[in-house]
Amino acid sequence: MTPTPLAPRPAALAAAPACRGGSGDPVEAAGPAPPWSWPTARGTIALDRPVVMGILNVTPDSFSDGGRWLDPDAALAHAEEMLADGADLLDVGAESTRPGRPTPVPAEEEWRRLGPVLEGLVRRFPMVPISVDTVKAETARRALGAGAWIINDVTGLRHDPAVADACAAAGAGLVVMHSRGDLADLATYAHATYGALMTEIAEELDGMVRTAEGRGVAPARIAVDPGFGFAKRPEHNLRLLDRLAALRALGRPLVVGPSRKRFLGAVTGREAAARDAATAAACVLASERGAHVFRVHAVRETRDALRVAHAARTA
Ligand code: HH2
Repeated sequence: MTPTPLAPRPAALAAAPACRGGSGDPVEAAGPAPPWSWPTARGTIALDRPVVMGILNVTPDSFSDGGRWLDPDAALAHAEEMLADGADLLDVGAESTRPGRPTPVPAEEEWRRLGPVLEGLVRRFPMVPISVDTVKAETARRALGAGAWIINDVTGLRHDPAVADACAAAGAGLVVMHSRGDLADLATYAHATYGALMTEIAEELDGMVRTAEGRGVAPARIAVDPGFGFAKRPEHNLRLLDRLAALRALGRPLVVGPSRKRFLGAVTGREAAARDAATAAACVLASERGAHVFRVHAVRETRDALRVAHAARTA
């Protein structure tokens, strides 16, 4: 598929296209907006239907599944299960963002966890797009050399802008995620102070995109993620979800990762591992508001929910 030219940079980021509105219908479900494809290091990912990104945490301490997939054989078996459940793309991470964990994980340790799993994935599933969740240029370079398609940076290049250089050199896809603060307090409320929530998130994401472009990453390869749970209180996450359509104005592939996060626990009263139905609901709402890629732990539930949303939109 030929990549669609990107929309011009928005003049008014704050102007949110209506997801609800004047037609008399209670909800105008818009669904994904252009672009319709996302070129990455090893191929182009179609965005004309929801793309499910299965999470593979090879960490001892992730907030909902730490320690479960540290062993490479267990990780590969879990990857296979997520693919069978309908994952389109796998996101492999070896450093947790959970508040209170030791930080940062040294690059050598990160690669010791990541390398064997990544190599196994590329060997066993050569056609499956792999994204690597890292904030370090050295890890990004090694991962892209080993066959990753995309780098997913939860600091949006703030920790190590040279991540963009690695992506530019490899022609990789790059996710810049909205967050504030440093590695120790990214996922806390230390910087969760907002005036105009959506305008601030959009402007900060736009700054991250400009950094990436300034270091040579092709505009079409850069996706944005508003960072559910990062420097956001439960009420911020809920407002972000409701008003997500404002981020369509950035004209980028839109990734969301609400999976099992605390704000879903605040609404449902459930522990992290019991938030998959809530995650699927959040993903459907995000899909109606224009998100393209959904980063989740439990692929099957969200895949089915997004299939229904897509089928209803295209019926
Ligand atoms: N959330 C987490 C990690 N990486 N990447 C993107 N693009 N978007 C997200 O929302 C996002 C992310 C945190 O979730 P998880 O990986 O399950 O937890 P941990 O950081 O504890 O490993």
